[in-house]
Amino acid sequence: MSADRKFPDGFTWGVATSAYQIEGAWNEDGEGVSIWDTFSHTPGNVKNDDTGDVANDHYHRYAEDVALMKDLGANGYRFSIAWPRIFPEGTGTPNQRGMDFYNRLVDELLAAGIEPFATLYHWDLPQTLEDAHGGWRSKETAKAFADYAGFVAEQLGDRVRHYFTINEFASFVEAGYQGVDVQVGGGKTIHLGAAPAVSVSDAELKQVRHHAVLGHGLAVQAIRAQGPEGTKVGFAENIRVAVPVLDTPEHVRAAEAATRERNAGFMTVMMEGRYTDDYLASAGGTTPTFTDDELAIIASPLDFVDINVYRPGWYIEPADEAPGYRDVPINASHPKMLSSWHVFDPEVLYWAPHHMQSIWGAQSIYITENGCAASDVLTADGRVYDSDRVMFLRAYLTQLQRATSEGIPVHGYFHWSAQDNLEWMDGFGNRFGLIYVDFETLERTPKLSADWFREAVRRNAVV
Ligand code: PNW
Repeated sequence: MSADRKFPDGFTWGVATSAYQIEGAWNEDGEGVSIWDTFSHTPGNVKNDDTGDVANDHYHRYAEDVALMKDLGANGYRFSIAWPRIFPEGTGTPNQRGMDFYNRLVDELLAAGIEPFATLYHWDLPQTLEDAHGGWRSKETAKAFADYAGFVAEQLGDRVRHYFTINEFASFVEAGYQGVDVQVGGGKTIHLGAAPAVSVSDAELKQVRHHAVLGHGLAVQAIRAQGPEGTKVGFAENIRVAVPVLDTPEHVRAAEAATRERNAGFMTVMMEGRYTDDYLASAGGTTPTFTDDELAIIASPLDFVDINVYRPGWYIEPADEAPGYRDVPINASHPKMLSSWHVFDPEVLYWAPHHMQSIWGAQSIYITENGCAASDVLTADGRVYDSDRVMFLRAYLTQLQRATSEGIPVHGYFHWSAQDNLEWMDGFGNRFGLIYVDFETLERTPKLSADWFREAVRRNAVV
């Protein structure tokens, strides 16, 4: 670790959001209904029955929000495009008024000196595709996604150079189509669910995963075909990271093997163009239906490897028996952040990019999300003292800087999130922003962590 704790020159310091979580204006200017509208409008699904109908009203306040990001010193902004704004029916005739919102946003960002990074799918699937085809249960959705992605790259291509196809396969597929258990320590797990809130069999889940990665690959090809030369494309996957207990070659090898195998349905097939033997043998050996051509599409070459990193997936140690590694349980007293699933371990932000380079030879890595929820309150003096988020940032970014100082090619970091927003099933209560949002008045107030972020950008270093 270098004494000045600096990041490489040209490092992108960004902030991230997603459409459903901040835009509001859920049925304005011709937007179609998404599966998240349907889900959040069904009582009992989201805490306090919060919805994204208004959310941060970013759709109308985007200029103020861009100015706030500029004040943070951010030089990159990762936002998502709402598919149902562009194709209200999922496919067919595009909706120009929806496209115009993103034209205005992109122009505002560029005028502020902030590079736009657009995510094409952050979970707000057009409801029509769910109704007609069962969403990602059908290959039709993968094809429709590519058509939409290519159209957007053509429309924004003169100004947007960086695209992420799909956000967090490992979240929306698992949570949406079956529900997923994550370990939180002491042998306990918590169950996460999400829209469209269906429960398919293990065998069918493999097929859903296949359609999601196929949609990604088809979209990569469509973006390259319809965007201008030099357009850069990747995904934004919450790689589930195995953390070695000891930093020894044996432990690190065990953690790499576990990371590769346990991400076989998403990351590994996108990087390698094949399903591992153990993956094909899982779920009673039920194999998804696929062709060699599809595998090649899924593994279309990417310009960068982009990962969302919050928590360790597992602690791993080597073992003599197959497969050569085993889980070490997470202790009951292990420290956590506010979100029920958020096991705290800064070193995961070292091991995640480390594994991307060592397993798959990644040559350009972006951290597309990292951050934490905190119990933030606006105090009488008008400030928000999120001391735990400052601790989190310093600790996690110290580990990211350790990675870059070892030559691991991390080229940017996007903090989740620019501002507090609708935290999916947790509603507005779990605040992830550098900027506090009063959800009654919609007034924005930068937090203590915003000062930390601004200073880190100014010095291009951990502060
Ligand atoms: C991500 N986990 O979700 C999403 O991309 C964001 O939309 C979301 O607001 C943010 O992270 C914070 O939750 C995650 O269990 C959900 O480890 C669950 C986990 C990680 C990320």
